[in-house]
Amino acid sequence: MKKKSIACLCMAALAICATGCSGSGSKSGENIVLKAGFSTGSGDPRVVATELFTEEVESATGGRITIDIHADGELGADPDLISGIVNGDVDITASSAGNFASYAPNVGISAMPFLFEDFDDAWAFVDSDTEKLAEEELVDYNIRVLGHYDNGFRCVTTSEKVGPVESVSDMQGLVIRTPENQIVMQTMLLLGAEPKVLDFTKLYDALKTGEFDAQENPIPVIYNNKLYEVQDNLAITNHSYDVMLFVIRDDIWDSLSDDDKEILLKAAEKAQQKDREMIKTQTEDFIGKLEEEGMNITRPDLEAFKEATAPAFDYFKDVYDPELLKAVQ
Ligand code: EAX
Repeated sequence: MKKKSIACLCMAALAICATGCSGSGSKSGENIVLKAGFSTGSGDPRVVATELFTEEVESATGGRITIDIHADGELGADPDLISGIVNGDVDITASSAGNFASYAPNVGISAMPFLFEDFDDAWAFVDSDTEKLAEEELVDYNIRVLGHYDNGFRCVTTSEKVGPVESVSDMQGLVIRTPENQIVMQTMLLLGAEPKVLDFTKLYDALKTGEFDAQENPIPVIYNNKLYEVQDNLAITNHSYDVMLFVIRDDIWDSLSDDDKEILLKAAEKAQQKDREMIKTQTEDFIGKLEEEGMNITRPDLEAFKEATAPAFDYFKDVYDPELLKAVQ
């Protein structure tokens, strides 16, 4: 096991002893309080799905295992939440797979541009052994995947100042906010835009002040986090599929009895299903709602976008496992 992960595990073990609250001794049937953190608002499907997870776990364990949900970036932005899992400060979170790539490069490959036709296509890959294999690398960093939430297909929004995106040429020189995700950033570069990283928790204000002309996120995130108040145009580009990993600290997972592990996996499966249903429905229904909120919707011809971003596979050929790259192409 790598030096870094031994250090992480020691820190996590120390954290358990220090807090004494979450995890240790489930095998002994002690009560456990798990701290779950999310960067988005309480209405966001990942939070709603985790509320279902919480209900399922609390009822199945007779209240012996409970979960405190902290939304709206209360425990930090996505990078903080993930490092919180690694060092034991946060027990549960869900974040875009690409945000975990700094720990295990192969997770996040599902974000390659225009990889999937639709949700069913994407879910078939995400539920495959290929994805499971990539995610096993995360255990070395104290990150255990319980299930897959969905963020949806990412689309571009722009301000009134720069106007709508009707074609690839409208992406030229666009100062666009992205998460810390190599694939999304390279996709924007290949489209001629200027990607800049900013935590999601600071995005609304940065768009409001005009620090950025544009951003890209799935339709449910745009609506649920009121980005329509600070962006005027939505281009339905669906340029990258965004799976989220629903994770728990592996040291806590290890401390659970087999029965408790079974209970958490069953609850995670229900939560995953709930999240997927919400995201699929919201992706269809919220376009109309965003139009009602005054957004100008464009549907650019995506063939030109696919052509412009196809070099991404060559660009990342030394980053991803060749078998994995072949498997997704
Ligand atoms: O937590 O940072 C982002 O744009 C991601 O879509 C994230 O899901 C928001």
